[in-house]
Amino acid sequence: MFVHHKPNWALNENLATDEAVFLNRRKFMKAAGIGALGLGLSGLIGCEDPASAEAKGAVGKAGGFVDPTADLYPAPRNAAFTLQRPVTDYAYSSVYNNFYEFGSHKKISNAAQALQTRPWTVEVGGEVGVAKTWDIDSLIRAMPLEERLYRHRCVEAWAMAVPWTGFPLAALLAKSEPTAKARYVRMETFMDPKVATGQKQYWYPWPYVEGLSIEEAMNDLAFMATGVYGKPLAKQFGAPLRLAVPWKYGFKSIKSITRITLTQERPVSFWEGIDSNEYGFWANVNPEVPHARWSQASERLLGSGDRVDTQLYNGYGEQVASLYAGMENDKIFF
Ligand SMILES: Nc1nc2c(c(=O)[nH]1)N[C@H]1C(S)=C(S)[C@@H](COP(=O)(O)O)O[C@H]1N2
Ligand SMILES: [Mo]
Repeated sequence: MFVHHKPNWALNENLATDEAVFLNRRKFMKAAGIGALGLGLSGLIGCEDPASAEAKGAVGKAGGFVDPTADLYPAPRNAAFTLQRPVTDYAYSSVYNNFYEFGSHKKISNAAQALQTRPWTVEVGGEVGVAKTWDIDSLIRAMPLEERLYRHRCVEAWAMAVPWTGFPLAALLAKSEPTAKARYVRMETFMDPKVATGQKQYWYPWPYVEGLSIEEAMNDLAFMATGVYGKPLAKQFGAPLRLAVPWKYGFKSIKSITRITLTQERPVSFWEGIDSNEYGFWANVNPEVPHARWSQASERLLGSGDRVDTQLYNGYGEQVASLYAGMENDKIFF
């Protein structure tokens, strides 16, 4: 049996192995003239056959479970959110995930199907005028659902582009009426080590926590995803409710949210709690600010494997740069 002497976040070879396998197979396929959508798709990423992931209900249907909000999809697309790159094929994005609750590697899509997403509640509280524990289906039906194409940039230097369906976080905050004292929005993932066996890894500070400043949370780009690829969220993407903040490194986009608390104090996020020298609170994408252990100048696109230059704020500077005016001396880029 393999024994971890160090917590996994200290072992970068995990990532290195994945990347190496991915790139070598890709080279082989190119050399052999096999198109990315031809044979061997499953082998490209690892062991899972994407078709079987779909059959197992990765898109909202598992073990006879039919998502009670399935009728809301696909939602109308908001044309204001466009990409300068292709949408990543579901066959890639659905089997290469970060969701440490189900394992500290990328192939968690099967394990994540164990997550029971109904009944599910989302508790909104703290510095709000209207504290409320929402039933997830009532929440989704109360919100203005739309589809947006967003880029996603993981701190590990891979990237994807996906069509999220959901609603602006601001729409939920408006219903909660934050008080004048509310300065941050703290979000928390479920806690259930029996189902999410990664949570038995006691050296991680479970449950997963993330946070935004109230100004960031009110920005129109801060999106709560309830669906992806025109269907209810597949579990590995963070069903039934997941944040998407595309100008920040991917770890900010917390999955499977159960609690939202408006606070006066800045929350300590999961990765910040693990190593604040490597993962900061703000985590805004910047190609010129390297991670402690690797460059952030470029990124690998999931699917094509192409390497492209990383952009400041992941290309969303026009929408968000003003949020950080006067914060030049803060560590807003890591
Ligand atoms: N609860 C929870 N949320 C999480 C994570 C996690 O491990 N647990 N990983 C984060 C990281 S590092 C990334 S890159 C994205 C990955 O999202 P995806 O698997 O949908 O691509 O989810 C983020 N949200
Ligand atoms: Mo990430």
